[in-house]
Order: sequence, then C-alpha cells, then structure tokens
Amino acid sequence: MSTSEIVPVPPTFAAAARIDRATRDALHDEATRDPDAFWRRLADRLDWDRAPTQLKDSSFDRDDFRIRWYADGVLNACVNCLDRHLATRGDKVALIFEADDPATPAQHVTYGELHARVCRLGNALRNLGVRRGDRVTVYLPMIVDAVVAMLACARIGAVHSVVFGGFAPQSIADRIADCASKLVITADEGLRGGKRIPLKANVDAALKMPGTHSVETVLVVRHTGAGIDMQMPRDRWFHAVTDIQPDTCEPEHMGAEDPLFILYTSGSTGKPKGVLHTTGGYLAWASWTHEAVFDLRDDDVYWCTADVGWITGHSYIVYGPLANGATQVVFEGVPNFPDASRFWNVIDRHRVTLFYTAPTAIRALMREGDTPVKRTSRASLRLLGTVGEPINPEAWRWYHDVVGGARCPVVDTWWQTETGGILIAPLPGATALKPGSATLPLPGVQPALVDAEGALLDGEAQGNLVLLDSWPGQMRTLYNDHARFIETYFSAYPGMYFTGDGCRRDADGYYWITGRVDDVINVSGHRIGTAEVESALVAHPHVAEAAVVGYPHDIKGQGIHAYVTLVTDREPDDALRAELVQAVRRAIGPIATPDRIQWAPALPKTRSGKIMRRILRKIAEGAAHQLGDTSTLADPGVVDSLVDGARRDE
Ligand code: 6R9
Repeated sequence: MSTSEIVPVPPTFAAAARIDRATRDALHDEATRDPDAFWRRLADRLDWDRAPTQLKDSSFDRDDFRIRWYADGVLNACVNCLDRHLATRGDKVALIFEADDPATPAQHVTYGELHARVCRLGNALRNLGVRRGDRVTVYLPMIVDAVVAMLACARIGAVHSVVFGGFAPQSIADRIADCASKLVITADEGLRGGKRIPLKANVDAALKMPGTHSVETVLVVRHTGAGIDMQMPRDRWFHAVTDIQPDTCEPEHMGAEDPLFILYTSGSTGKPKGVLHTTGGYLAWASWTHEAVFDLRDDDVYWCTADVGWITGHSYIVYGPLANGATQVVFEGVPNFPDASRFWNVIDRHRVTLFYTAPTAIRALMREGDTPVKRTSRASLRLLGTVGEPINPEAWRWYHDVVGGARCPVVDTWWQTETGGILIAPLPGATALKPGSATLPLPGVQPALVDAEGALLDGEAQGNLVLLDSWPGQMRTLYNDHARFIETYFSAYPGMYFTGDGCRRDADGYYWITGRVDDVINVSGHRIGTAEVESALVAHPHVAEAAVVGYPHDIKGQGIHAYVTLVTDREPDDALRAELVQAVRRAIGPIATPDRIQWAPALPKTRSGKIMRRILRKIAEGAAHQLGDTSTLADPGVVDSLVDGARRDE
C-alpha cells in the first residue's frame, strides 16, 4: 500500500491562510446543510448583469436529466476577468510573458492593457462577421495573444475551441469540422525549446482537408517573423485588423448557460469529444477553486506551466486567475530549455509565490538531480501544486523537500477536462497532506466509490470514482452529441457521473487516485494499481520513470509488464532487474511482482505529457502491428525502440 505518512499544515502557513480549519469546516457544513447558501456564495463572487435567482438545478436521472446552474443569471466572462478590475487594479500586472529564449526580456501586461487588446480584437472579430454563438478555433503558442484571443471570443459571445499547438493538421481539421468554426486564430510559428513549430503551415494544410469549408478567415499573429504563405483574402494579419480598432468594445450579455467554450479531449474510442462548458457556473467554480486551493492573495505571483490548449490552461491560466485579478507568469517554453534550471530561474526572476505543474515535469527534472534546483533560490515560493496524473510519493517528496525547501504545502489537484475545475484537493491552510493523495473533496463536491456493479462502497475502500451530484463547473454536453455524453458518463452507473478513474479511500477518508480504470491490472484475481507498482519502481534511486501495463498471462489472467527508464548515467543489468523486482515485492507484496521489466530509453507520451498506456499495452501484448493511432505522440520514434526492445527481451 502507498505510504500513509502525514505532512501537517505548516503553522505559519495556517496562521495567514484564507481558509483555516475552522473556515473549511464551516464551508463544508454550509455546503451540506444549506447548499443554496453555499452556491449563492460562489455566484456572488462574480459581477452579473442580472443576478441569478435560480441556483442549482440538476438531475443525473436519465428520465429527468438536466444540469443547469444560475440559469436565469446574465453576465459576461470577459467583463468578469477584465473590466471589473479596472477601477482598482487597472495598473496591476495581469500577465508576465516569459519567452522561450531566456535572453528575450519579459513583457509585463497590465489589466488595463490587456483590456484594450481584448477589446480591439473583439471589435475586429465582429467586423469580420463573427457573431454571438459562432465558433472560433484558436491554434496559438503560449503567448499573450492566446489569452487575448480567448477573452475576445468570450466578450462577443463567440465560442472558442482552443487546439493545442502541438497537434498536427489532421487533428486541427477534425476539430474545425466538428464544430464548423468560422474563423481560425493562429501565428506564423511557435517556439518551444528553441524549436520552431510551423503553426500557419499546419493550418494551411488542415484547411485543405475535407469538412473545413466553414472557415472564412484566418487571423495570423506575427510572432517569430518567419516568412509564411498568406492566401488573400482568407488570411489577415492579426496586427493589421486589430491596430485600427478602438480600445473599447461593448460586451455581449450572456445567459449563464450559454456556451463559453468547447475543448476537445480524446476518448477511449472514436473521434475526439468536444467537451462543452457554459458561462456562469464554470466561471464561478474556476474562480473560487483557484482562490481556495492556491490560497491566492492580491500580492501573489502565480505560475501555472500548462498550455492554454488543455483544460488546466483554460481554468487556471485564463478564467480562474484573471477572474480573481491575479498576477501570473505566461511561459512559452519547456522545463529543460536551455537547461534543467529553467523553471527555478523563472521563479527567481519573477518572484513566483504559487507554482503549479505536472508530475511528469517533476519526475523529468528530478532525474537531473538536485544541483540544477539548488543553484537557484526559490525563496519567493510559498505553495506548490500538481495536476494531470497521480504523483508518486517519491516525486512528491522531491518536489516538497528539494524544490519547496520543505516550507511549501503541495496541493495535488484531481480533476478533469469534464469537471471544469478542481474537485478533490487540499485546502492548504487546513488539510494535512499525504504524499501521493489528492486528499479530500472540496466543499459541495460529492465523490463516491462504487464496485463494478455500481454498489456504493463505505469507509475504507477501493473502487471506481463517481460523483453523486452536480457542481457548477461540470461540462454540460458533448458538442453536437448529447447522446454520447449520456452514454459516456452516465450509463455505467445510472444516476451517477462516472469519472473513468479508479480510486482508493483510506481510513481517514483521503482519496488516492489509482489512474484510469482501464489501467488497472487484474493478476490472479487481485487488482493491482499500475500507479502503485510504478511508484514502487520509481522509489529506486536509479529509476527515473516507470510505466506498468497488463498483458495476457496463461495462468494469472494478466501479468505485469514494467517499462523502466533509468537515470541518465545508469546502465541496465540483471542485478538491477532483480533489485527492482524485490523493490516492488517489498512495497506492495508478492502478488505485484513484475513478470517482465523492459528497459525503456523513453516512454511514449502525448504532447501534454501523459503516458500512452494503450500503446504500451499493445507492445507488451506482442501486438505491435496494431498500435492504432499514434498521431498524438510527442515523439513517435520512442515506440520503435520499445518494440525492438520487447523483441530482444523475448
Ligand atoms: C486536469 C486534467 C483527467 C485525468 C483524470 C485522471 C488524471 C488528473 C490528477 C489525475 C491523479 C491527480 N488526473 N489530475 N490523477 N491525481 N491530481 O488533467 O484533465 O487532461 O482531462 O485528464 O487525468 O486520470 O481522469 P484531463
């Protein structure tokens, strides 16, 4: 079992925190006994053109299905992120842009300047014929104009669909076709780790593909200045159409349940799913959770390293922090460029106080040892966060002890594209931490564990993670496919939202996400969490990263196949293999003994850093000829070396 070590709330942190133990208890109490008061408290965070009289209105029952929040309220998300700060924070820095190349001076954009830029683009979009309800595809690098583009859409009531800058033309085309976008906003090129990404050329290629004829205009940000092909009259320079526009732009008055954005995410089958979020509930939840989980204060400098192409960028770079009037770093680059000290240098340079990143980045940097971290001060930091996948206790420890100097709480935040915002996470001034656990549900969130038949499990238990009732940030539908929405999320366990995650709840009620349930391996009738085995492997000092999958086994049903990446200077050998097997047996028990350990120079990952277990399962099954779609891999070459490695090991 995973460690149950407890890391208490640092008393100095608790003393100054927005939410201490008493406040947390009061919020939970209110959310339970007088939910309307709690939901109204969240709505009251926003500026409404017409305040809602209706609060929660939801049912997960098939016959009576509805998810509506604050339904009669009227507001504009962009106004909530910008205009309402102008009187008190117009000169406050909203965004600190840190370019890919550390020699490029940082740009500071105030709330006033951001408002003007968003208004100019909003006017330009209207002039180009974009109307309330139209879809706009955004395919941009991590630059200020990406934030400007999203907010300008929100201002005029257009629905943005951000496509991550690492996606290839076919993926762009699929996403344009599914929502029939009228306009695409892109840049000449992106820059990541010194590498140029041909964004405009990718859009050109995408727009030659079937189903993309809805696009009338392509706006192009001049970013690197590279020579690109402009096809008149379709293609227009972003600066040419925006520079001539006035600095003010009348916002649309949007219903709380009007769509704010679509964000595509891959399902286990079929084409990408267009997750649809609406305006009022989403914004209230993004804003409240950002303030509560990160203990946000007005003088904080916050930095989330996600890309706006993912939900984390939507909720915790754009909508949450800006609704809260925060100052934040927007980072164009990657963690290891020009070297493994980059994150920590940026933290020192901009005096970052709140830092939010992914376990995969933490593990990659941990692999480089402590020296690149210890070269830097990091004295400004007061809180660390993680998101995206389970964090193994060793990486958590390293993050906490080495990066945070054992001073900063680590908030492990569990949530999904579909949930819109964080659902399970510590409130850092109140919740004692356990390395590897996302800890406890936020007030108003009702997780539960069910067995395969859907029976609710009490107390200490392991099962599938469901949510029994709605929360304001919940997705409302899959764009153009409400039937698939119901089928995907509400049919496995009728009356409950199924997350697709497996989870353990310990005796203290803490939640330990074990990973997607399709990642659980059943060995001789025992369920083995891949995350648990991986955690045991990664605990070995010579292991940098590990991924574990099941494969068909004659006697046990499934066997355990572990892909192991070693730290930079360690060569594999049989003695180490035996040590690792022992390490797993020691950490979990003989039932979890890996049947195979395959040395992996690297693991196949999506561009957002998630390990593609589907591919690892196929390789482990010896079915490398049926790998399926590998187009979302960050580095397809990794797969070939693993297939060769698996053959050699046979
Ligand atoms: C926000 C985001 C969602 C899936 C989710 C789960 C995994 C996310 C996690 C976590 C353990 C955490 N996940 N956060 N697992 N601990 N703190 O990542 O959204 O890209 O939709 O992924 O990621 O498996 O179901 P998304």
